[in-house]
Amino acid sequence: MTLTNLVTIADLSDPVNFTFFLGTMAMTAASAFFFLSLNQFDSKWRTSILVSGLITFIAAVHYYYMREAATSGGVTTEIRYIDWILTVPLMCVEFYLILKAAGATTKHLSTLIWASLVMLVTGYFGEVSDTANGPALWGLASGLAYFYIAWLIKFGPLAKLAAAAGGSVEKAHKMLTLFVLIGWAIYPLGYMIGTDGWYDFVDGIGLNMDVVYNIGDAINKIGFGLVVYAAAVSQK
Ligand SMILES: *C/C=C(C)/C=C/C=C(C)/C=C/C1=C(C)CCCC1(C)C
Repeated sequence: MTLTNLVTIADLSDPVNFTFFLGTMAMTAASAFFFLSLNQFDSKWRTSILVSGLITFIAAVHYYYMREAATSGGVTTEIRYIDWILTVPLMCVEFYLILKAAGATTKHLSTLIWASLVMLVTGYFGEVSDTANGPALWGLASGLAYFYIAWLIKFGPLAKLAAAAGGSVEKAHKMLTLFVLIGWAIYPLGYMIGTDGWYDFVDGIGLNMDVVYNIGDAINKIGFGLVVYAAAVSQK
C-alpha cells in the first residue's frame, strides 16, 4: 500500500471542493481578524464586532464539516441550513445594534428574526421536497419572507429610523441594506439551480448550487462584517 492509499486528498480542481476549502479558510481568517480587533474598540461597538466574528466563526465550523461531507460524496443540505439558522438571525442582530441608538427596539429585532426563520425553514422544506411542485411553492413562500425583510429594511420602519439618525448610522445602514438586496439575492439563484421547477432554465448558466451558496456566504458573512468593522473604525 502506498501513502496515497492511506491519505485521500480531495480533488481540488472540482469547484465544489475548492470553494469549500477556500470558504473554510476565509471564514477562519475573518473570525481571527474580528476577534483580535475587539480591544481597539470601545464598548459601544464591541458587541457589533463580536457578532461579526461569531457569524464567520459559526460558518467556519460548518464549512469544516461541509467540506468533509462534500469531498467524501455526502450531503451538505442539513449542515448548510443549521449554519444559516444561526448566522442569519445574527445578521438581524447586527442591523438592530447599528440602529439601536437611533431608536430600534427589540420588537423590530424579533420581527426581523421571525421573518428570517420563515425564509430559511420554508427554503429547507423546498430543498428536501420530493413532490413535483414542492420546491417552487416552498421557494415562493421563502421568497415572500425575503421580500418582507427587504421591505422592512429598505422602506419600512428601520429605513425611517436610519434616515432620521443620519451620519455614519445612516451610511452603515445603507451598506448593510445593499447586502440584503443584492448579496442575499445570490441565494435564490443557487436554490433554482439545485432544485427542480419552472425555473430550470437557470441551470443553463452552468454553475453548481453549492458553489453559488459558497460565493454568497463569503460575500455576505465576511463583507457584512467588514462594513460593521469600517463603521466602527470611522466612529472610534
Ligand atoms: C450567511 C448566510 C446567509 C446570509 C444566508 C441567506 C440565505 C437566504 C437569503 C436564502 C434565501 C432563499 C430564498 C429567498 C428563496 C429560496 C430559498 C432560500 C432559502 C435559498
